Amino acid sequence: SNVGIKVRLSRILKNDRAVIFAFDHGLEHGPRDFMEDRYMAKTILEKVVNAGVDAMMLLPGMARLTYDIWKNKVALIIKLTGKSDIRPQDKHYLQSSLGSVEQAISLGADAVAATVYWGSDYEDEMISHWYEIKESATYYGMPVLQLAYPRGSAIKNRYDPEIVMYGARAAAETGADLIKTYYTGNKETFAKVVEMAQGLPVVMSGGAVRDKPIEFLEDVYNVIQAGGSGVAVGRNVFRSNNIEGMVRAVMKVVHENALPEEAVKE
Ligand code: FBP
Repeated sequence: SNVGIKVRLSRILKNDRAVIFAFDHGLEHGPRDFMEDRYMAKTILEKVVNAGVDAMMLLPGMARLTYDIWKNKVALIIKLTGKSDIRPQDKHYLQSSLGSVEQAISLGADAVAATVYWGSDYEDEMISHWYEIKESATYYGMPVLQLAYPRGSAIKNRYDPEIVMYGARAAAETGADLIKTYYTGNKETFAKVVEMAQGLPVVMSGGAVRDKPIEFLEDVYNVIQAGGSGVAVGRNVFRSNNIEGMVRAVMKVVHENALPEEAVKE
């Protein structure tokens, strides 16, 4: 078995659980995601790192610009695929290559990440690209996180439990070491998603900002109860009016099985 993959994964997952700060929105969504006091990525990352997150997922350019903040403090996952939100609509279900596994290694990465839009018109291209990354990552002993996102004109409801289960199983079938996917809305259905992943760690993708912070913590709590391994969260942290507090609360739910109402007490 691949020792490098195990060693690097253990820097991200502590006792098989992890809170990952996903911060690729500058490309995926653009300025609309950032309130005016959130333009500086360094300021946000500083808060998240100081609050003790396990890992963060960044694009190569942002990792290079911010290494003084995270080096020796949190694990680094370099996302090797992406797209802008201003490309033509017919190309929205395709992600492009943003770099190589070698480039991620040169940045000190502990893992790489790649999106597969399962069911998309571009599934063929994305699977080929996935295998390119996977082959190179295996050679270097680098774990690969798959953002297993069922999406595209053929997908009516991307949160449909059976569709999310399909994505999780497809991620396992194609060699993912860690799976990030949508929350299905409740513990019972998410437990099936986890089961479909064949014992591989599954983290929930944060999603849009909830009306109340506690609602987000309840979703994370249900993911843990369902056997999930944690969360990869962006907006519910960096748009929060208490970034550090939110990270600490999520950490308590994921690592200490804290109830949401306990986790928010500082
Ligand atoms: P969030 O917690 O903000 O949802 O982040 C998770 C994530 O997958 C990001 O990595 C990515 O930028 C974004 O969601 C993609 O959003 P969309 O669903 O609009 O493509």
